[in-house]
Amino acid sequence: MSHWAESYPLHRRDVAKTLLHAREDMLIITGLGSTNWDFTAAGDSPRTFPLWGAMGGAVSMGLGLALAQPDKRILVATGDGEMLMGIGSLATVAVQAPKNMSICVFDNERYGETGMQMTHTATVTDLALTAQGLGIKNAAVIKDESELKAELQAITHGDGPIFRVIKVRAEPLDFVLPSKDGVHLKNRFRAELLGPGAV
Ligand SMILES: Cc1ncc(C[n+]2csc(CCOP(=O)(O)OP(=O)(O)O)c2C)c(N)n1
Repeated sequence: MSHWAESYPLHRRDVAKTLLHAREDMLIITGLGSTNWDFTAAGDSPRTFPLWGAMGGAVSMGLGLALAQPDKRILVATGDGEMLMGIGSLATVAVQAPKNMSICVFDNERYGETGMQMTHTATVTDLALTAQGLGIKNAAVIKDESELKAELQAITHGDGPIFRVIKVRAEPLDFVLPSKDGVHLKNRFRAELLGPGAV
C-alpha cells in the first residue's frame, strides 16, 4: 500500500482557494466529505451547492445543471472515494459532452471522512485514464502548484467536458461545515441562479 500521498505537495485547502479565486460566476457542486469542508473554509457562497449525502451523485448533479444551464460554467469538485462510487456517471458525461462542465477530483487516495482508509487510487487505479476510457478525452492529472496554475484557465473556461485529478496531500484537517439545512442550501442556490421568484 502506498503512503506517498502523505507527502504530496498540494494542500487541498489551498487548491480550493485557488479555484475559488478564479471562479468568476462559475457554479460549483461539492461532493460530500472533505471537498465540502474545503470550499466552505475557502469562502461559502450561494453559487456553491455542497452535497451532504448522495455519495456518488456529485457528477450526475453537475451534469444535470450543465445541461439545464448551458450558458453557465459548472465545476464539480469532489473526492476520489465519491468519484469511484459514481464512476459510471463519467460515461454519461462523455456521451452528453457538455462544453460548460469541468470536474476536479481532489485525490488524497483516502476515504477522509470515515477515517482515512485507502481508496483504490492509493494503489493501481488511475482516475484520469479511467475517464479517458469512458470517453472524456480531456482528462489529466495535476500534481503541483505550477501544474494547477497552468490548468486554471482550462478548468474555468476550456471546452468541456474537462476532467482533472488533483493529487492532494492526505492530511487530517478540521471540519468546516456548511449549513446542514438542505432546503436552505437548495433555495439559496436556486434564488442566486434563477432569481427570488424561483423559491
Ligand atoms: C452510500 C454511502 N456510502 C458510504 C458513505 C460514508 N462516507 C461518507 S464520506 C465517505 C468518504 C469520502 O471519501 P472521498 O470522496 O475520497 O472524500 P475525502 O477523502 O476527500 O474526504 C464515506 C465512505 C456514505 N455517506 N454514503
